[in-house]
Amino acid sequence: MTERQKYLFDLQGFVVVEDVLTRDECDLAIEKIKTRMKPMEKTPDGYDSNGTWHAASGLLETGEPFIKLIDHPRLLEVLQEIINPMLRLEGAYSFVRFKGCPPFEMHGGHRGGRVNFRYEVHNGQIYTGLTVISFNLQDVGEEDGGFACIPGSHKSDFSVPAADRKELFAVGGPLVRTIPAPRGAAVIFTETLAHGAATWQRDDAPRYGLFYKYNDRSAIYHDQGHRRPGQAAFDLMTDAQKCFFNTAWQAFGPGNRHTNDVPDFGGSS
Ligand SMILES: O=C(O)CCC(=O)C(=O)O
Repeated sequence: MTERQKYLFDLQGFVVVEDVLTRDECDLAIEKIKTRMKPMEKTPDGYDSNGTWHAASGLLETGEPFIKLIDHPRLLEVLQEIINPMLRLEGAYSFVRFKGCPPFEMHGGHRGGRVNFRYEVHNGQIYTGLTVISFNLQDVGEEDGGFACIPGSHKSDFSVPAADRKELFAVGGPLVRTIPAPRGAAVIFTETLAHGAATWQRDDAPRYGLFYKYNDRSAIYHDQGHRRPGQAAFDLMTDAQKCFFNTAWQAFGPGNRHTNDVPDFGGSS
């Protein structure tokens, strides 16, 4: 992680890493998402999607470019610095959202949520928990909608007062910014940050969002059931990549192993 990235991540709660995916890889990812996306009846906030929200899962089973993103070196150098050298990948999925879709309402926005929702810095070392990478498979301008957040809110010690939430957390309100980034970029943000997604404004194409959620290898936030990759995906991974799907433990795990850097799933152990 460069000094610049560390400064920006600490200041804002997110950092943009450009040129992670090539144009061809973005096109390939979109083509594969199209084959797997299914309409969602409700948005994550419970609104009728009216065909404007789709979800795609099982992406790792389709191979590249999804597999290489599990441990992309330019992303790991950030994630390992802000979470822990040993990481878990809790989920990899896509939301496809069309023009006029209901927003993904703002969530997160104060630290103190223990292991998953934390943000601290001691002696120059950042400590955060659940962290998301949002890959831009298209160029996204500020006016297009998409990923939105309140920069700096990951350091807030207070929750937004209930009476002020509607106004202060409104997408398009006084505090919330949409974050532009070019095609191929990765927006890395801590879930402790107040964040969500603004209504997609473009009619030339839906927003093909691609999200990878990382945590400390000794912590789990999401139920892993349907998020666990299938054997077809493990067959495509290196041993180092399989370790991102080990269950959460730090010491005395399977076979009395003291470390969690040997694959448990789909590997030889
Ligand atoms: O759709 C987005 O860009 C935001 C994703 C999000 O809010 C999340 O992953 O928690």
